[in-house]
Amino acid sequence: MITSMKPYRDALGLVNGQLLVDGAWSDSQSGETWTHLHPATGEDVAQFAVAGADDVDRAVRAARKAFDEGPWPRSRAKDRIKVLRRTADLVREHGDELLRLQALDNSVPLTFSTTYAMSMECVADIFDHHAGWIDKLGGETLPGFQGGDHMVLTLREPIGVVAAIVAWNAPLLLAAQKLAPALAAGCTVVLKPSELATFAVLRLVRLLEEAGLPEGVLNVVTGPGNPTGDALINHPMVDKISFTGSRETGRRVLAAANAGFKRVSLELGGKSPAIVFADADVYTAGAVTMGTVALGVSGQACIAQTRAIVHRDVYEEFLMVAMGMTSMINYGDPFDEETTASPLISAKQVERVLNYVDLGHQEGARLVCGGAKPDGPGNFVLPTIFADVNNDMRVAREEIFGPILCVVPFSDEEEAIRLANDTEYGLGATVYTNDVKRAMRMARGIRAGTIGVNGYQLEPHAPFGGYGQSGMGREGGRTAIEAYTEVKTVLIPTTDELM
Ligand code: TXE
Repeated sequence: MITSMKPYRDALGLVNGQLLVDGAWSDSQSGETWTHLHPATGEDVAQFAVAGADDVDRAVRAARKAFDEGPWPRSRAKDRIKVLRRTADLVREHGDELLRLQALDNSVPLTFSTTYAMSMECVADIFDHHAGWIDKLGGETLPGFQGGDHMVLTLREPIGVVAAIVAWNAPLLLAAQKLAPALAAGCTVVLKPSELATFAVLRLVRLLEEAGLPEGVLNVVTGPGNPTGDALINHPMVDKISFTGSRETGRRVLAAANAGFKRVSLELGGKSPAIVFADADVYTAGAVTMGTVALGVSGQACIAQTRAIVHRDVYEEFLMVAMGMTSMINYGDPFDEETTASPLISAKQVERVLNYVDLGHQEGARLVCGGAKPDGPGNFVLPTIFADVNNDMRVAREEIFGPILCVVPFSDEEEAIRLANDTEYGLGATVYTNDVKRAMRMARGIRAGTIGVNGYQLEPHAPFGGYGQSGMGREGGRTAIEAYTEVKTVLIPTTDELM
């Protein structure tokens, strides 16, 4: 039973959210605000400022000034390391508060934080990991290639002002994946959280302030894509846009970047396959795959394995296991330890998911379970499985962003790889088999950014990102922090001879 969210809000002392520009928290200049409605109860939780183009301009100019004239880009490695490591410590200290604020944002149940990728330990590890790169982010020296005797060396320098925009489903993780490398590299940032999950991110920003980040280095503009996001991606003083969200918005980001040749990194959607061979541990395959689709954020995750490609010999067994998992799904109050799954983020998302249920029927897929809203209030849809899906169906090709698993049969390895790669996306995949040679053949054959064997996990120090229309660039590891730098070559003669 879902009670009101207001006592949780009051216990956290949540107040209305403001903008952060040049070290000062303020309302928007227009005074416009957004009222956050809780996705499980529909009640208004609190408000936050809607930044207009004028507020965004102030924030970008503050980041520009902090980059061009301030201490951060020129700071010693040890000083930046200290701030990021302190941030990691503060995230661990305030982990419970951050998780409770996140539950007020998007209703992700507290129980889901036992999953590493949704834990505050993971968020803290991201800051620690990138702190570790700061004193290792160097260039190289090269021998002179032609002409007089001279030294050739390269420098890695911060790109400049970064516009960081994140989605609502894992707001703290997504914000950390951008803030940690950008700040570690010496950039300054204007951050825009999703209007559907703002409060936990605002608290994370205050922890960064407490950790000693100088004023103007990190600025925050809250509000929706229009007007706030649009103004940010189109601002001429932004050097790089780092975006996490839908493919459609990613296209708008690319178009805006093109105007000023802004650097861009994109973390977009996915339609990731779980490939289950006849020799697999089918119970694990069914339980883990259905878990990514129905537990926690109810399939509203880019890395959800929403296409199961299952060998015909174990097809019905897999369906039985996956269907059995639905009994573990317990909707309700995200603060209640019995709750294991969140509502969909909005009534609009419920309608979108139910439209895909209708489409699955029309396309001839076999409904195994779910396919409707449960009784009672709230934006919930029952965990749904469609069988006998062929990969040409729209339910197998389009990102639904809800608790719908499509199960496609296959007969041999060649067909499995063809089906896995028959998608516009390429974010991730999982291969279930006990044959390590086959696992490696599949890992090499599948065009996706992360391949899990007999399971799937987020590793903060490893590159994460997509092939195809799942994105551009990677988050995590050396590639992530280098994406916030430019490389400069310097030539120094060692004689008076002209080069
Ligand atoms: O996306 P939206 P959502 C993807 C996931 C799904 C999507 C869901 O696969 O496709 O995110 O998140 C801002 N100019 N990932 O619904 O609507 C908006 O305010 C500038 C992938 O939030 O695109 C929000 O802050 N900004 C990911 C952000 O864009 C604009 C992991 C995203 O909103 C804008 C998690 C505009 N015109 C989710 N319009 C991964 N691959 O790691 C909107 N926004």
